[in-house]
Amino acid sequence: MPRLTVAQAVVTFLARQWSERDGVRRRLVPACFGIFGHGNVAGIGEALASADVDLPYHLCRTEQGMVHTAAAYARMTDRLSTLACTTSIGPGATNLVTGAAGATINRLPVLLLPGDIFATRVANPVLQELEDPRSYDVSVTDALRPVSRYWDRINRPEQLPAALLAAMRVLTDPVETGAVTLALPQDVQAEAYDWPDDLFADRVWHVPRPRPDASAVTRAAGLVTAARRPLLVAGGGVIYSGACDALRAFAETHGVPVAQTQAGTGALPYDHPLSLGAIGVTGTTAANAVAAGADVVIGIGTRYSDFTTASGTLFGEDARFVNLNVTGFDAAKLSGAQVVGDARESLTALDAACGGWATGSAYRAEVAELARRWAAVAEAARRSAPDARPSQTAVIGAVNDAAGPRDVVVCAAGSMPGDLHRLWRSADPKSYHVEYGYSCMGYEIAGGIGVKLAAPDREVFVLVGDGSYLMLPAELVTAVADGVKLIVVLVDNQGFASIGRLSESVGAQRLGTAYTDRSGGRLPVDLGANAASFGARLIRAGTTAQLRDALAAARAADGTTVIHVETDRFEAGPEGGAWWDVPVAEVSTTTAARAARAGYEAGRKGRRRHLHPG
Ligand SMILES: Cc1ncc(C[n+]2csc(CCOP(=O)(O)OP(=O)(O)O)c2C)c(N)n1
Ligand SMILES: [Mg+2]
Repeated sequence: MPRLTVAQAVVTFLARQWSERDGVRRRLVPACFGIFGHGNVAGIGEALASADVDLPYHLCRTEQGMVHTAAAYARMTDRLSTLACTTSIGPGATNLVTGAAGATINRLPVLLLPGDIFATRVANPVLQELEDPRSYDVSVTDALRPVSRYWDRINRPEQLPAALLAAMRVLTDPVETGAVTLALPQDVQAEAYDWPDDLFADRVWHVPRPRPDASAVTRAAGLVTAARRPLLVAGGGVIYSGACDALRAFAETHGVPVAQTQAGTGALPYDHPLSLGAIGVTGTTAANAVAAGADVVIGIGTRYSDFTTASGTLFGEDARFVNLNVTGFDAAKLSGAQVVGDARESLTALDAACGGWATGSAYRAEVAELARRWAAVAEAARRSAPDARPSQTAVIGAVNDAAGPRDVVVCAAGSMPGDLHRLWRSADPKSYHVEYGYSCMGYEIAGGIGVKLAAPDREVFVLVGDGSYLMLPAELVTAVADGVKLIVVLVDNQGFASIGRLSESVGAQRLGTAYTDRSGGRLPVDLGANAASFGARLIRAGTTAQLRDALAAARAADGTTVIHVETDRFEAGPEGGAWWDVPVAEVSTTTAARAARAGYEAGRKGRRRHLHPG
């Protein structure tokens, strides 16, 4: 019966948790990130300092950033491992909310350990306490409830063992995983208790590969083998499940082309003859044309976000869906035939059930021709004259050329995720890391740290816009301090290319989308100097040739390099022609908004509901 504080028990327990899948065991929570304050320094802080266990501590600069780091780490390890995040009470805890939402939306496990106000309430109101006059039971950590897949507050030591086990179960359950929050009142953290020995035994969480129901597979195969123009849509679940080989085998055996969502990019190598690349709003003309004519869409491990379905306008009225997903919730979308199970197991079962069925050669030739036409467009966009300022798409081309096949590109928000999705050539399932479930500005550098910690043998190229950079530049300091090597390409176009373009298209006249002074002049702001002041090596690249040299130098360097490159906010890369539903003002005094509304009403006529009863 070891006598430990609650915080010491948490730390000791975490150091003994393992995940296992396919016979491979790894630490479930190998490290803890955090920022200390009065709500955790004497509890978790003291425990990390004194406990004789293997749980290294990393000081981050922002609580939001560390959740992005943990989520990126989890994505990189196919959700088999994550990081713990400790915070103080009050603002330290609420700073977790954005990161937690991002993790939960992206179905990525993160373990959050915010401090909380005294359980005994003897000292209240404590510094940073909310004080809800309707109930003393309310605290700011309640804000984490809707963004957590498991949320608990440990008001007594006796509650801890069951809560820890529940937390680990949710973290390792592919169906339920997301942010897990254990709020730890500051007095309880420091309280001692005699714990049962078994709590601290090594414990292995076996991550299952649920097999699909046989009759569901038979029904799905019936639909698939009746198809003449089928399309596979690969989502993030394909990669998490390690189903890329099964996807490729299915595609090749049956001659079915493959399109990829943002999270699914890399599931099939870009140069595979059946690869159509990106689908949806950020998709290619090739994938979107095939999607529009598809009779059966086989969605694997996808959430079918509005970016994938072009807000319901991408697929034809009569398209039928076969959805392979570990989560029943996702499998049921678009009235699809549901195959609920692990992506790899389900694909293998569907493959067998489809026997020798294959698409016709005319369809495959049509697909190849569409892919070839898009490839020519993409190739042109990826280049620009060596002595000229690069376009954003040429920046992407240069970074892609500098990256080895296993290296990773990280991005999240702005106009780059669209260009990346269409243009980046992924040869490896873990090489494309664009957070586009939450598309959270500020994710990029923090996420890059998580990627590099999980895969130190890969170079990590962080593509970040000036807007995103300004939201969370501080995590550069964490990268420098912890010796985590990143190659950050800071694409500075003095404002929001993405939302500027969107603003114009909805009649909002680009209001507030440029970083200028009140009279429209250029600001005396130097983001490169800012990055250098954080200890990163700075290279300024004015031309495409300089950018290519800078990327080579950054690769060769040991530490973190920031390459500052200016681009034109008004320039846009080639697009795939899909629609996105952003409602436009129904009445307005401006002709711009009225014209945009007319366009919007025409666009939404293309929406289908996909309610086929099956
Ligand atoms: C935290 C957060 N706030 C607001 C948004 C909405 N938003 C999406 S892109 C964008 C502008 C991004 O600017 P920048 O990083 O410079 O990229 P650019 O559009 O110039 O490519 C904004 C404000 C967001 N995605 N995330
Ligand atoms: Mg910008």
